[in-house]
Amino acid sequence: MKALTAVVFRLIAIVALTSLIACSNDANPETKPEERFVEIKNPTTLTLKVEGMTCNGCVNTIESALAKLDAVAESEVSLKRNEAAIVYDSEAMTEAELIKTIADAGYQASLSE
Ligand SMILES: [Cu+2]
Repeated sequence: MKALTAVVFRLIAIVALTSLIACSNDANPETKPEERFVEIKNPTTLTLKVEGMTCNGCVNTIESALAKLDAVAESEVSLKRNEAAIVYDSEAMTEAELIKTIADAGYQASLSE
């Protein structure tokens, strides 16, 4: 019983910390969320327009979907700008595949220009 309580408390702490980090990211646009240090061969930065995001949950959904891809080194999704900035390996993956990944997560992405 004690062990279970400890686990529950730890989970609550993690959730609280995560939302704190999410909030401070919102307040300070210079902080980068979800930074992964994955080595990729041809790092290319792509900024996509993303429609349909309403809250930080949407941001997290898209960032986690992108983080699952081996060819993606880093992503930064902005709720305010309706954008996703993605650093990916342009020889391992196409722009269309990134757009499809976001579409599969439930949001409409397109090339911004
Ligand atoms: Cu949302």
